[in-house]
Amino acid sequence: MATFDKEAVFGMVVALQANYLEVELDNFDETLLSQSIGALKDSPPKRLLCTRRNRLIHKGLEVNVGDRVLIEAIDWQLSRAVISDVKPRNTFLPRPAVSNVTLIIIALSLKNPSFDIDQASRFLIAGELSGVDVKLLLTKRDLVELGEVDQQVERLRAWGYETIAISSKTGVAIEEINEFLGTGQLSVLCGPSGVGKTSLLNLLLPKASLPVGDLSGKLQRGRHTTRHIELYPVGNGSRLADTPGFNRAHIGTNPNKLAICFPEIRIQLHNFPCRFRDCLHRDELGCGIDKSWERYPFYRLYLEEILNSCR
Ligand SMILES: Nc1nc2c(ncn2[C@@H]2O[C@H](COP(=O)(O)OP(=O)(O)O)[C@@H](O)[C@H]2O)c(=O)[nH]1
Ligand SMILES: [Mg+2]
Ligand SMILES: [Zn+2]
Repeated sequence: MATFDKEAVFGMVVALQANYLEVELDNFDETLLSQSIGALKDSPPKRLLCTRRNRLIHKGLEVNVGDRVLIEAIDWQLSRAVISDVKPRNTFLPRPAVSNVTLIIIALSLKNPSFDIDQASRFLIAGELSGVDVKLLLTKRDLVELGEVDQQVERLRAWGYETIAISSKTGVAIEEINEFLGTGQLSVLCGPSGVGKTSLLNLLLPKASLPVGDLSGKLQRGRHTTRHIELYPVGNGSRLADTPGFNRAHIGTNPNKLAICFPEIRIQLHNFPCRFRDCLHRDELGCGIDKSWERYPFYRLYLEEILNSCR
C-alpha cells in the first residue's frame, strides 16, 4: 500500500512576513495523508507558516517569495512547518526580492501623475535588464478622453510593448486583464507610486482568496506594510505581487547592454545585425541602425548617463 511520503512535500513561497514564510502546498494525496497521520479535524491546510532550517541560514541560502521549496516537520494541526531546501530559481528580481518571475507588468497612469516618457523608459529598461518579459499597463483611463487613451496605447505598442489601458475606478476594460496576465504566470506589478497598482490588485482579488484566519496576531501586523511581499492569485492560475512604488528605476551600468533593452533596436538588430561588434549605435560611420524613432534621444541620454558613471 502506498503511504504519504513525508519527505516529498513541495510548495511555493507565496508570502514573506518578517522572518516567516507562507508556503502554498503543491497538490498532494489527502487520503494518503490521513492514512499516514490519522484523520484531521478539518481538511488539511493548503498553506503553511514556515521557518527556515538553520542549515539553510548557515549556508547563506536566501528563501524568497516565488521560490519552490521542500518542506518538512509539518504540524498539520497548527499549519506550521520548516523549509529544508530550495530548488534552483530561474529568475531573480532584487527589488522587491521575488524569484521565478515570468512577467513584469509596468503600471503607468495616463493622468495624476501624468505620463512621463523618461520615467516610463527607465522602468522599462530596469524590467528588460532582468531578462523577464515586460508588458505595459496604462491606468486611470477614466481621467482622459477616449482619443487620448487610444493614442497612448498605440504609441506604447509602437515602442514594442503589449499594452492595455484600464480604470480601477470605473472598471473600464478590467475584463481585458485576465488575458493580459496570462495563464500560470508569476507576475510583478511595478511602477511609480500613486499610479493605482494597489487599487487594481484590490479590485482583482476576490475577497475570499485573501488569506485570513490561522495566522497569529504577530504575523497579521505588518501585512499592510511595504516590507510585506505576497503573491496573490489572479486570473487563470496566475499570481501577482504588488510592489511598493519607487519613482526612479535603475538603468544599469553596462553601456553595451542598453541597446537590447529597447525593442526598437532589438528588432532592427535581429533583422539586420549592425556590422560593428561593439557598436553603441551613436554616430559611428556605417552603423546600420535607423535612428528615426521616438525614444532614440532617450537611448542616447541613458547611454551618456551610463558612460559618464563609468568614467
Ligand atoms: N481616477 C482614478 N483614480 C485612481 C484609479 N486607480 C487608483 N486611483 C487613485 O490613485 C491614488 C493612488 O492609488 P494606489 O492604488 O495607492 O497607487 P499605487 O501607489 O500605485 O499603489 C489613490 O487615490 C486611488 O484612489 C483609477 O482608475 N482612476
Ligand atoms: Mg501601492
Ligand atoms: Zn550600430
